[in-house]
Amino acid sequence: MTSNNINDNFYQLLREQFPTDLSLPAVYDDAGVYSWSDLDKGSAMMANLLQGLALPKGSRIAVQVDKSVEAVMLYLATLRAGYVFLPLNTAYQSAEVAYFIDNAKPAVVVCSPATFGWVSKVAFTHGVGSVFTLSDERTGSLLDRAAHYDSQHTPVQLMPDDLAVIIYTSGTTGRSKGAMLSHHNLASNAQTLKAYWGWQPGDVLLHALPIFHVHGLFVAIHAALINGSPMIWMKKFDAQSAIAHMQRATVFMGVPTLYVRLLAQAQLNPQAVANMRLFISGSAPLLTDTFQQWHERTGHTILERYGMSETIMLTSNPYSADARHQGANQRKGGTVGFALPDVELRVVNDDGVVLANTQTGHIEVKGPSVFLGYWNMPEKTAEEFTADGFFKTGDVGVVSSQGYVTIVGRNKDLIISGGYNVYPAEIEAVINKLPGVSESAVVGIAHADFGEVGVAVVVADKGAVLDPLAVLTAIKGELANFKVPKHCVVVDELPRNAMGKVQKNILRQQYTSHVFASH
Ligand code: MCA
Ligand code: AMP
Repeated sequence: MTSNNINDNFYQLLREQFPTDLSLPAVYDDAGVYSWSDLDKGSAMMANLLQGLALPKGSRIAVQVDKSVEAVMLYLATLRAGYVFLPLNTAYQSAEVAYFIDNAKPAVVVCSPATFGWVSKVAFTHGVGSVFTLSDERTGSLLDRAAHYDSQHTPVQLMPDDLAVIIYTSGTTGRSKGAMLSHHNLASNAQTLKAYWGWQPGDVLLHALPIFHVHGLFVAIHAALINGSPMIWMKKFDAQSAIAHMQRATVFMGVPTLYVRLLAQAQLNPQAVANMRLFISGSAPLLTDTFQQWHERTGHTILERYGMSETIMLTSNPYSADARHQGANQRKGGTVGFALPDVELRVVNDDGVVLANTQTGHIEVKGPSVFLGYWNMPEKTAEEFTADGFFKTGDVGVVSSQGYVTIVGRNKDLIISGGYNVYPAEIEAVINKLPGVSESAVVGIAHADFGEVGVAVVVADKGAVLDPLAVLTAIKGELANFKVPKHCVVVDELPRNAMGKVQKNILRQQYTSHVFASH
């Protein structure tokens, strides 16, 4: 990637789109209103603080904090200063955080004051130089220290391929991998989505997602900032408040669970969403039932899109007529739409032979938002790319004759629960270490709220007696709460095929009915 720009720091691009009048509102928070100037100056002070630490180029800044506007400033500050932002889900427990810190070797860790005790212990044990705190109530040592720094800052001169963010994504082996995204990856996708989703003056984004994953951090925040649009900021999603906020918003982004929860509210009706322009769904499959009900209840057609941490957004249903597809403008439920402009998407068979439209196979992609590789895992990176540079998504799909992509399954053993990815291998490894456990299998079963939830099927050691509830309690301290299976059953043996592989499809069928019968 060569550069034509003077400075390819992504913050520079975002900053150029801020309104001329920086006193205008940028974020409406429960606590008050933040102006564009607040975002610019706050992130400048934090960038100066980080640069004052004289860290080597490419240093990682690991951040595990509750959702706040100051956390967004910290993200922007890291971009400005040319360091690498490493967001961590607040649900991660100490063993998980220890893995990320050990793997990424951050120079700085920022955590909540409430978790400083254990996070700083983990960080200092792994040689981290500085640990700051940041609460969601505008307190913490990060803000205390940043207050002494200048509120002017010139974004560090960067090249497009310079690293901006590392996003950890779990793997089928149970070992998390850090997906490395460059400034150009972020910039190209933000610009594409701004155009494809018809962002316009007057748009207001209702931001209700967590900000430690691609959906809430990139797709949502980048879109608002690069359009100079204000955000209505919800620290945590709550269906009733979200509907109330829709009176003043125009764009909403959610995982399917949020749409299911919104539909359960009696006050969701056409008047409540009269100001809204666009509803976007992603991160997990949106049931066609939800898609249809939403249309019936609100008159709006949800736009579903598809992406990954490694690639940011890849496909989208059209917002308006797509000239590349004979002007098609229909958002089709059950599909994730067209490959975005600049994204090459193909479907291949098991031998890597490219298939024609309407044939089902493995989805592979190439484009400007596809990541640089996995942090410190060159072999894993090489495995996931084809010889001609396509990334193997691990998703199974089909492209219709009109160009609509449908995801029909995954060839990775993955459960998507409420928009969060849960890799059974990781959970099984933790369960298998418990005393009295011989082996286990975790499978995903359909769930009305979360889409899918995990069920742990466990075999006890000979002579041992296992209490299913005790198994779940025992793993709670080791794993983020969303990864903990919602049910556990103890069985004599796991079904296996002739090759000795556990037949998860059989377990899925068996325990779907088992769990539903027990409620
Ligand atoms: C919370 N719990 C969950 C989940 N969330 N269990 C399974 N799956 C979940 N997603 C646990 C809680 O810890 C609690 O357990 C119990 O379930 C009930 O919690 P509840 O209060 O109902 O949950 P909540 O706090 O309201 O959260 C639900 C949520 C949240 C709002 C749907 O999970 C959420 O914000 N999801 C969005 C995830 C997201 O942004 N994904 C984007 C990834 P206990 O009682 O034991 O504590 S980016 C991505 O995938 C790609 C790139 C893309 O395409 O976007
Ligand atoms: P993550 O690892 O969190 O980036 O999750 C990426 C995975 O989420 C993709 O590989 C898909 O399996 C899934 N995904 C994202 N968006 C959608 C969608 N709209 N429909 C179905 N699956 C999706």
